[in-house]
Amino acid sequence: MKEMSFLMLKPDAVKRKLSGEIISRLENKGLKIVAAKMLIITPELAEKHYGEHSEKPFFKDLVDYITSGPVLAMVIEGGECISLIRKMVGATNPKEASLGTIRGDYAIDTGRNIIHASDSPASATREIALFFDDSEICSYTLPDEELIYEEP
Ligand code: D4T
Repeated sequence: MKEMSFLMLKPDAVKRKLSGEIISRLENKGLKIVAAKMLIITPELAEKHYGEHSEKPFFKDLVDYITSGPVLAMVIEGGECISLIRKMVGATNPKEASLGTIRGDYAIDTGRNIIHASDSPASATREIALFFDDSEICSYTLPDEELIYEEP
């Protein structure tokens, strides 16, 4: 089943010039970018995005980190892509993330874990709406979709 997930390259990924590498992994997997924008997140938006962590001891550091520079926010579409992208991203603590995952290959500290991806369909819906208008999401077909999917 085709799904949309929200994915965000955090300021450390952008400043470390890892955006191309990470986008290539998504494209090579067969996933489709249907929306993308670079922005500097305001503290208000960061607090909404990470609202579930507002009582956690790391909340202030998390907001400071995510607002510290530009992020590349994206909507990705693909078959069951919410759980798939979480697997590609790897564990929250990069030291525990398997090698071969994005965090496992490119990050070391939890507070600099370079990428965010929605963890459930409900989070994906909420996060996409926080960052994108419906009009910013592009509907199109990749020329090789029949090589990637058994069913259209
Ligand atoms: P995000 O939401 O950024 O994709 O990360 P995860 O989904 O993998 O993990 P999370 O929601 O539990 O944590 C959100 C964010 O907080 C940072 N963090 C987390 C931290 O700085 N210290 C901590 O102890 C934890 C658990 C990292 C990711």
